[in-house]
Amino acid sequence: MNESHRSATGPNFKSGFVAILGAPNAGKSTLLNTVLGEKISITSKKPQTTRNRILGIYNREDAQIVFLDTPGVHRAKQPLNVRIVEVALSVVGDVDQVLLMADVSAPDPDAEALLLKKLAAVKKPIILALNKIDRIPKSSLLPIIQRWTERFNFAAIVPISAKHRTQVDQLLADMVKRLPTGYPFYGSEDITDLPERFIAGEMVREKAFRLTGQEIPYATAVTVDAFDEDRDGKLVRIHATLHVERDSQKGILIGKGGAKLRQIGEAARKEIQGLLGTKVFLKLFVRVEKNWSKDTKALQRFGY
Ligand SMILES: Nc1nc2c(ncn2[C@@H]2O[C@H](COP(=O)(O)OP(=O)(O)OP(=O)(O)O)[C@@H](O)[C@H]2O)c(=O)[nH]1
Ligand SMILES: [Mg+2]
Repeated sequence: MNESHRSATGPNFKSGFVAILGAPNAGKSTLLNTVLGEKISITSKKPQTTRNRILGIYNREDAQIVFLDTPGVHRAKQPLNVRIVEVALSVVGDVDQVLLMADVSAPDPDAEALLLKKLAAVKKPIILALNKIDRIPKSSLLPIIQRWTERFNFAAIVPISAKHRTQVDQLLADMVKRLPTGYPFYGSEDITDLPERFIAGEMVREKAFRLTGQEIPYATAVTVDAFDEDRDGKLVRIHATLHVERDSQKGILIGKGGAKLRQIGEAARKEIQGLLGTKVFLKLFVRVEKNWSKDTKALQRFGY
């Protein structure tokens, strides 16, 4: 343990790992970004946005929570989805506490039942965040809390709006209370262990996810092929490739006269500039990699 981490803490300092689990689209990544005050995990209104374990570090005077944002859990059949659900559930063994998230405005009974079954044997505090309360009338909240109380023995249940930061501090207080005392795992300035290069690729994937419809988001993987800082550190040049499964998808992603790809590139570039605090030159390529989402070797190559 780094000495500088030690000196910042007293005997009552709380620290630990927390997995954020839930059905696709529950708002897990939105909550992580809200808590960190910075966007490190991509979000969208389409389910199955997150595909990897995303680590985010929440620091304050008396505590450090290391969050593991995970892909939405659902009954998966496709190889890519089976893989990402495995990733989500595998983190439970590595954490001190589980934060289960459910969307009160659009429940997912199948995924929720699957999650509760998986969590039944877990001997760690499990906190339930009932998210998106901004989307339902106040009067319907109490019966929802009642139903969840009857279903599972949660350490705490906190209604929140991750998007509007409603009751998020209350949720954090409930989590910190149940964390072990101990030294922080990361420096107090760190917010993630993810390389900027990876997050930049995710930003590109998010824009492709958000700016295209139907099958394109799910058929797209992104690799960052070059990430070079200019000598004076004022400009970062990035080359990224969007991999799709079919020629027709490539056509949609590129758009008429390249318009769609330009739109994706421009939106991603702005976001990456915000992340890096430098100017960014972003060049995008599109490649057809036949049926990559069903090919174990390709999945590995794309980081899944
Ligand atoms: N109204 C409202 N929308 C929310 C709230 N939290 C998240 N959302 C929206 O819900 C959608 C899904 O959010 P994400 O954070 O991507 O959900 P996720 O659980 O990470 O989804 P996966 O990664 O696909 O499992 C996005 O459009 C968010 O803006 C909330 O508190 N209120
Ligand atoms: Mg997510």
